[in-house]
Amino acid sequence: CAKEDEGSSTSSDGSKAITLGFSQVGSESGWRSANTDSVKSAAKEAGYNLKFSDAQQKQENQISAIRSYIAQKVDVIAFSPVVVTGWDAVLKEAKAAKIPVVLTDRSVETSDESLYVTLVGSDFTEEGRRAGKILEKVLAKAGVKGPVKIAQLEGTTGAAPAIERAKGFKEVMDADHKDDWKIVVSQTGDFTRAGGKQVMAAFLTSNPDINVLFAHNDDMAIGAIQSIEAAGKKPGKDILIVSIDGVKDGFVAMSEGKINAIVECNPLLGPQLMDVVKKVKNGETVERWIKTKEGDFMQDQAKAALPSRKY
Ligand code: GZL
Repeated sequence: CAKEDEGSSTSSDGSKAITLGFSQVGSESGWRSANTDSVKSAAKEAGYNLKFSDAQQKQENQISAIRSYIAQKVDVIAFSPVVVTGWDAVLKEAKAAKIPVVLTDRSVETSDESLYVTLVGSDFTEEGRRAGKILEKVLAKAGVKGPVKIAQLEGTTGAAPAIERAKGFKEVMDADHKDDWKIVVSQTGDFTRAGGKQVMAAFLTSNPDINVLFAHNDDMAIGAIQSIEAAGKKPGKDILIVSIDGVKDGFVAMSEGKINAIVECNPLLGPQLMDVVKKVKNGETVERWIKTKEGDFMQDQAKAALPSRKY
């Protein structure tokens, strides 16, 4: 995994520079790249010494990166856990070394709440609910009557956003659409364009009557669009598409009429993370979950929004 050391000896306020060890999931999507840029630029802005590693979506690489940060005696460890389980052992080592841990973006399942101080990230279950609610608007706008046959492209198996977005979307289905919506096929595309393209091609063979795609991120939706077009169908018309993230290429696809709505998931967590890291280093109390602010966008808003998109 790529290791990078960046930073200076004093922070922007002249005190001894904070050394932050950060383990990133990987570089699987446009969202992830924007998230990495935000973390690096915010650390530079704050004058922190940033030790950064890219785990290439492998949990074992994240665990070894965290262990190396412990050995280097960094001030704070932050990471975006690729999946929710399997962290207790290494987080207990960080606790034993008295190094506070901050989660960013994704959460973990743990029996010991003291193993991390806070999560800086979005509410994925709410994002799934928002996707369900905006699909109602998309269907109404498209004048769809009759059965809604949904294909779901899931994120990385075992990852918090995949688990929770599916849960939130299903809540809306169970509450308001028991009789007219059905997820006829659902499979992981691992949050990548290649995954979305490959799985969507298989979906179209097994379920040619799909009329909606719910993709857990824009990159899989963009990959799926290639397979939909290769099958001679019109994305955004023959198959309505709702996606999550709001990366620039997602907005471009929406402005071209190929994605019908996007639920934003803000990757620009860097400044919030650096602020929390400083408070944690100073022993201040911080909220257990620092949620990011984000909106929802229908297709007719895409063109106007594009110039001001920051990622
Ligand atoms: C969500 C983040 C997800 C994005 C994907 O906060 O963990 O991982 O939705 C990314 O694009 O790969």
